[in-house]
Amino acid sequence: MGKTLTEKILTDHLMVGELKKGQEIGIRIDQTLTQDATGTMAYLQFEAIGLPRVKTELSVSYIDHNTLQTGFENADDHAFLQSIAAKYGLYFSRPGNGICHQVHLERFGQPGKTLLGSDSHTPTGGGLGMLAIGAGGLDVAVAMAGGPFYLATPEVIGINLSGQLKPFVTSKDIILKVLELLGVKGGVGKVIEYFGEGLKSLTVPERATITNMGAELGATTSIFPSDEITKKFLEAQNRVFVYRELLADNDCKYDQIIEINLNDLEPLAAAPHSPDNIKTIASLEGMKVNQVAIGSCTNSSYTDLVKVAKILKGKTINPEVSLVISPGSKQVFEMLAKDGYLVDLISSGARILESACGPCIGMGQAPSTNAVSLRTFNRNFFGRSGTKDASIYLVSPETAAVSALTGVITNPTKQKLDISTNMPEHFLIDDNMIIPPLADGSEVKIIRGPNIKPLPVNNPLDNNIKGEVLIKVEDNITTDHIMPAGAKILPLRSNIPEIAKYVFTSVDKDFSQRALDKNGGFIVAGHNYGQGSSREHAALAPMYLGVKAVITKSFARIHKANLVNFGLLPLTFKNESDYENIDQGDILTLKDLLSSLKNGNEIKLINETKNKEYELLCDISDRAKDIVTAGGLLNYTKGI
Ligand code: MIC
Ligand code: SF4
Repeated sequence: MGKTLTEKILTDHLMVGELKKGQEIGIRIDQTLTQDATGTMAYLQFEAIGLPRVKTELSVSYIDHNTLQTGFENADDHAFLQSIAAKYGLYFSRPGNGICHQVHLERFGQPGKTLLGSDSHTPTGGGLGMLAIGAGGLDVAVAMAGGPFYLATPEVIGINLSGQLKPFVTSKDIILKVLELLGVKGGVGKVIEYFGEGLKSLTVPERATITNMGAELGATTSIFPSDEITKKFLEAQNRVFVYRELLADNDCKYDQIIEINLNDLEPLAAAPHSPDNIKTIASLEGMKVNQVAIGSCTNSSYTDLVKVAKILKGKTINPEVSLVISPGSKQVFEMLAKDGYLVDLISSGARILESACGPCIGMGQAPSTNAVSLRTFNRNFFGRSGTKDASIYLVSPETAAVSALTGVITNPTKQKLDISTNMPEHFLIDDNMIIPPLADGSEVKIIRGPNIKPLPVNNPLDNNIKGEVLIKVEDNITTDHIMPAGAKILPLRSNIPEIAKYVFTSVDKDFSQRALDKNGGFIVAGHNYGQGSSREHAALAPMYLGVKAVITKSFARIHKANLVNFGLLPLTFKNESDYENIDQGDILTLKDLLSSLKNGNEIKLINETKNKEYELLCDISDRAKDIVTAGGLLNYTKGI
């Protein structure tokens, strides 16, 4: 039987185990990427492993998240990361060079290779036919050290795209449609593979918009074939030498097939506060808009912004709208300037931001009270914009630009304009903001500012754990709820004692102090706990506060792996209804953990307050059990 693209790349990279759905495998990682907000931890961990140089084919350290320098912290982190890159053999993408995923697609991605990134939107590389996966920093550190990356062999969903998009309907609307069909946990344990006639009309950046936002499905990754369109893109980036054709076999078998006819699509939006709360733009038309933000790793390619410029040309934005635009990379920014489009953006009244994540992660541009903000980004989680009562709608650049002019949500398909834009034959290539690795970095001294604190390490697992339910939360809790980001908190990413003060602040501002006062305890949650970002701080900071186990109805993939990596038990209810029988403040005991973990997956939980017993499951591999028992991956790695 033929193979899917996913099976082909996994087979090529298999180091441990067998490709059997659901079973754990270890794969070789060819390339890694980190960004500054997760990178400092990843490199502290890499240092702890103790190798002189990375063992991957290529590793890149990007600065794109913490670029608003309101104190010394971010600049100190940048200097640390630059010295690390020089010492350990990494490429270093300087601040201003662009968002990691956009730059990686342009300058480093290679069809058929594996890429592991300490950022959940690493699957952007799937637009180029890579198997690109997001993970916690510690997993990336291990991959840089040449270790396998472990994952459950995924199911593969095939999405058959037929037809062609109508004018002003975009690839953003395709992924919003997929989110409507599958929901934010519909992709957990799965890879989403695209195929069909419809692919022929989708450029690499358009494909990358889809694979990027596939992260919001909870999927392991998303991937497109590498075909003539991929070849053209790589030619235009002066990198055709990395091209190889990579197609799924005609007789391959997908676990599920979803059909989408592109002709049937219309402009869509993800309404507050979830990327799968999909509405048609037609149904939202006329809603007053206060802010429009165009950019992020989802939608800030050259062609995205040229189309925006064509819509804005010669016009002025609505007097009650603030429009901010951040080009995805220096390449995009420079080309907009050189080709004259930047002037159309500026003269329309757009506020141009640097090439970085910016407002997407709450680094400035928080909207006004009760504002409606239209964003071309990928996440509209509660509070992420920096304004709790703002309503964030995720839309295409076309919908965003047209609405910035009218001041209300506007259906772009009614425009008479022709904004069709061809992909450039040649991109402007100037890698002067990428510092290549040194041949020998052994003499380089690591620069460690006062914000960089040592890594806290957990103790081995106790046989019995008693503690209080410190918080009980509902379904779909994001890592933005657990460990918020934004301009104030993000600079503390390399300082766990400080950042731990902000755990769960958007839900319950007393959580952190309570956890310390009670000497730790448990978190109880509903389905899909920890969806969203890969930030391992959402595991590391609770661990620092003494949290021992998280008991849920289900977990998101990356967060579950991060809990294991830091020695916290990820447990699920055997009977979901038991969730109803536990309250915040209940005293719980987990008994005979070590022997229960040895003998299987079932663990007994005693609710001392309610005098009840429940069955829990610890649904992780034997290797993961050993890691938790050792108190986390670093202890485990040192012990073997
Ligand atoms: C995000 O989009 O939430 C982030 C910020 O890029 C995160 C990484 C982080 O928290 O540093 C992600 O997607 O993994
Ligand atoms: Fe940056 Fe936003 Fe992309 Fe995360 S989703 S990498 S914050 S642009």
